[in-house]
Amino acid sequence: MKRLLTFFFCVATAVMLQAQIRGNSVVVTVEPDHADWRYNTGEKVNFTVEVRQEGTLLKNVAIDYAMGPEMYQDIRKSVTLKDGSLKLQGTMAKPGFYRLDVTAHVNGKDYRGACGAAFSPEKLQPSTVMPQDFEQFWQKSIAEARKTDLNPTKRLLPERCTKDVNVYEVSFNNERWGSRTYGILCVPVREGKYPALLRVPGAGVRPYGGDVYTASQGVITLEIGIHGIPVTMEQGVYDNLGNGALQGYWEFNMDNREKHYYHHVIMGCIRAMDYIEQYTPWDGQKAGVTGSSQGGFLTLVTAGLDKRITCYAPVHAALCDHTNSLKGAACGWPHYFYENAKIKKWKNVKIEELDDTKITTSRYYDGVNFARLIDEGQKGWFSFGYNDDVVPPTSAWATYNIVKGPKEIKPYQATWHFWHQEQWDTWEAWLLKELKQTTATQLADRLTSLQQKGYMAGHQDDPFYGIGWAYEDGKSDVKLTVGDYPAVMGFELGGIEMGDEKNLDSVPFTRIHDELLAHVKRGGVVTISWHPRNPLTGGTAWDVTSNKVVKSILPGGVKADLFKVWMARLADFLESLKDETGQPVPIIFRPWHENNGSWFWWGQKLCSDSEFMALWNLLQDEMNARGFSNLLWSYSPNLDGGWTLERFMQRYPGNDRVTLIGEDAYQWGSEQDFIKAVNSDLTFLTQFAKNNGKLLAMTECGFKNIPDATWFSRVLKPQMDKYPISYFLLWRNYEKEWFGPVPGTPCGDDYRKAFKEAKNVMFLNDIKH
Ligand code: BMA
Repeated sequence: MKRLLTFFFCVATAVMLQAQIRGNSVVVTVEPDHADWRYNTGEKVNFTVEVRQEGTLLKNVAIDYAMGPEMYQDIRKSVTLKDGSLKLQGTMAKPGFYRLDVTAHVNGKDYRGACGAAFSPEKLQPSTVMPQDFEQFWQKSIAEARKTDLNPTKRLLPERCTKDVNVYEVSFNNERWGSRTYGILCVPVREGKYPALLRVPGAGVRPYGGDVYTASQGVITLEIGIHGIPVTMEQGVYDNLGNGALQGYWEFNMDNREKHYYHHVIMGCIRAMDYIEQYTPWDGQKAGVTGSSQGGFLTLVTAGLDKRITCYAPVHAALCDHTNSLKGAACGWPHYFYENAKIKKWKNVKIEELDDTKITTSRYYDGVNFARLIDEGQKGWFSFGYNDDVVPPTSAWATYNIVKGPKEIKPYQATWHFWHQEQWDTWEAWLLKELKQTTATQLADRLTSLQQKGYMAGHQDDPFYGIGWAYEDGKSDVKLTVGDYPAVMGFELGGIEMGDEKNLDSVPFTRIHDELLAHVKRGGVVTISWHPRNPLTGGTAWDVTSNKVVKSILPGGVKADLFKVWMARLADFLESLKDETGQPVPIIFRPWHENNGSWFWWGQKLCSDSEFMALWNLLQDEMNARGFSNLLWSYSPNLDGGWTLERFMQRYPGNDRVTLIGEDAYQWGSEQDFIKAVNSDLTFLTQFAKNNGKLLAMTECGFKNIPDATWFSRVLKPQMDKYPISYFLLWRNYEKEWFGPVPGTPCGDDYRKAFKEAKNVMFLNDIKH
């Protein structure tokens, strides 16, 4: 990553950044009086200018300063600062950026500092007009380009490959036969389908390294060049072209929308997506595009024109709002009409009425108009600096404002046309998160953010039956007790493997299906456990007469085929759990629980550690192969009382296989023993969850038939309050055995007082958005 960043630094802003990397003994700072650099129009910004040498204010230093709306600074002065500092004030009546540039002259050298203060930037609107046939023009261009086969080439670059990533130089036809696009393709070695990221470049003529890092995280990356030449040649070739035939390419054919230099560049981005779709193991679902400066523009272009793009991250996007300078306000790089002699003549003409061909053509190549095509299905991350004098924040913010889809803005005020490391890291993390987002990761995010507020109350089989009732629509013992449903409901699938109509507790699977979806629909969280029967003996999950059961279902085992059928039946049911739009609903899936006890056929004494791990992987890999992206996997052994890391790790499936850890903790013996064991375990699990980035929960708990009516408030809650748990799930309430509150009894009252009246415990209504 560092290498990439350094590379970017070197090529993109070499001159300015050399100074940044090396540092100067003289530093000019320009500080606004609002920490976020934000002001309302009409408000005053107070700037403090300081010139320091070796950290101390420099006496009698000569400076020039320019102050005013960015790119149109009207106050220009040269003064000497006696004590190295100066206070200046400015304001703006209209939304925009008010910029103070300072140049200090010390020992024959110039040192620069600046501050661009934002005035009501949320109200900025771009000047760019959208031609009526804008979209049509581009869709026609794409259709024309696609008449030419991609006819791709692919060459492995062995010296760039890593153990996780294969790196290739690829090329494919662009908009006509022989016009080509070249790029560096990085593909994860491990077989599978992956999201894809298209990287589009900043201005210049140069070779490319490819994005191996993002690919190593399980994303196909393609970094393209725009000039139709290979991207792995010697530097000198690019230097010659950049200073020769391609010098100033951004102004080539500016007056002809078909021949404009960026026409084939834009087509190259779309064809790159065509290439990804046809020639890489793309999952067909998540695709991102990103780049900075000219690459920011191309990011908006690709997202606007290509709906395969699901997320996009433009950084200080250039080529936005070209015509703003005709209104006397800041326009994006390359500042096409900024210094134009005709501007004076046009001063009083409405922008819409200008007939200059370069101006009308520029509208087909304005990032603003592409941004207008971005829709609700595409998520954006915008970042730029307030001190950027290449891509002025006026144009970047106005472009952000007109985007209709979901979007985030992350300005890094003090950056010019370069990046801060924190900005780079946040951007990288955002892209990875978006690209790798699934229904399950969204659930994990939701649980993480809910956990900041406290923990959720849960109940097994809550909507089916309770004490004194069964199968009455809408009824729930928790609801009867506190007036609201539990936030979390637990469901049990034991019996699904046999093709049964009812689960092992006689609940019809159709009912489980419907109630589970109903709870998700009302905003609740659901968790599923599975007590499959004993595949070797034919007994129940509790049949522990043989310690060969796990072995028998592993590959090559006598019951391996049978268990495949069982897993398929489970998967079929899980697959049926979709909302009204056909989207799979998020589920906390918690198989093979209480595995440190020896009362289930997968328990401690019934299989070896490696057999248990193989069992976990067998089921998880099978579910993954079925394409589930909505299962959040939960690992929950039983209350232990003396976990050591070594012992816990013996059967822990691994960080890449588990998102939530927890325990099933029942009080069977004395209160003191229970409290002691729970605290010991939750202390251990809290630390483990923290160190490994896992969610934590009391995956099951209770005191059978609640012989002590104050147990919830006195015993259970005070322990749970001490740990960052996401939820607790009390087991089911049925006639012979109940663990949840019984409405209208002292334990019900105690439950209500302990949990419903507590600020840190959430029921359904507390977790709705
Ligand atoms: C157990 C008991 C059993 C039940 C099983 C699966 O802990 O409640 O009665 O069959 O869970 O739900």
